[in-house]
Amino acid sequence: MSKRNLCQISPGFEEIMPAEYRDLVERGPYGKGWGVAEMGSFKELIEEHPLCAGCGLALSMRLILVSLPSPEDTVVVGSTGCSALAFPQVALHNIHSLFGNQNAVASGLKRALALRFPGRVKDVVVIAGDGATCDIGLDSVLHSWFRGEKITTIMLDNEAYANTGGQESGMTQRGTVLNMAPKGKKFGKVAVPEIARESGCVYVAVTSPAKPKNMEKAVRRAVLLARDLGPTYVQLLCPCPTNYKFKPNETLDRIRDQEKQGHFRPREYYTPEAEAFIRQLEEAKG
Ligand SMILES: Cc1ncc(C[n+]2csc(CCOP(=O)(O)OP(=O)(O)O)c2C)c(N)n1
Ligand code: SF4
Ligand SMILES: [Mg+2]
Repeated sequence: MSKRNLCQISPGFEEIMPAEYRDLVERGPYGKGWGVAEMGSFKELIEEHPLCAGCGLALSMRLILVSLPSPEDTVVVGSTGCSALAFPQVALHNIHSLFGNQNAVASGLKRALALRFPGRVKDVVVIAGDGATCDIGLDSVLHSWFRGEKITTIMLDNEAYANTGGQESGMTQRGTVLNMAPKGKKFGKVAVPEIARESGCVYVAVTSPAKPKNMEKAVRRAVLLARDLGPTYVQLLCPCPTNYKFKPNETLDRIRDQEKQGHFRPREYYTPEAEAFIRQLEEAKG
């Protein structure tokens, strides 16, 4: 695994670089291998964002970025939606793709990076909403899995099209009424994790920011497995206080309640090869 710090200041420019940038060079995570356990002791790749108070997406983005095994060698591909508004504040290479195109863009990028940097690790991670992943982008998502692209797909599942004012998505729960879905959803959540498992993903995890260590484990496994074995998928439940009309400080309780009521079911699937790989990883950690 590469451990280079790509974020450096050219000699002579130390005095004039903004304090924020100097801070990132001196105390940022590039090349350090830090994770959730070290949070609070280093400058993170996202510290500000324009998302609503209590947004489950914002918390998830923070935890995803902290969990990347090699941020210095990662490119993130985003899509239209609330999370896209946070990407300009992220100190990591990222590409904004058109809504729904994210897995096609990530596939091309992964191949181009392999040609441009032969023999070097270059992780490509898609971070997109449930509307982008399950609905409008499902075609490109599925085909990237069918082709066995070595990329990680992370769905930020807030169970709605939040950015456009609250339409139902394939991931909205049955019966849910939203601002722009007044009749209530007629069917339950689409089983994307199971579709991923049946469509060539070597590793699938459903988790949430309510359990940061679990989430870190899932993101790390997914990124490391995608390097060597094939496509991986992580689905994160990240509730939206604005569209679901609950208080911003209730986001994590909402996830816990959903789990207690059986509406949210964390789970993991892996192929036998992925399982052997995970065992090796755990043994190496000791
Ligand atoms: C091709 C295309 N269709 C529709 C839209 C309008 N649009 C922008 S964001 C969005 C919904 C995003 O939902 P989701 O992916 O779940 O992200 P969220 O806002 O919930 O984070 C839609 C329909 C668009 N920008 N481009
Ligand atoms: S509308 Fe919902 S998902 Fe979008 S930023 Fe606000 S809380 Fe987050
Ligand atoms: Mg959404």
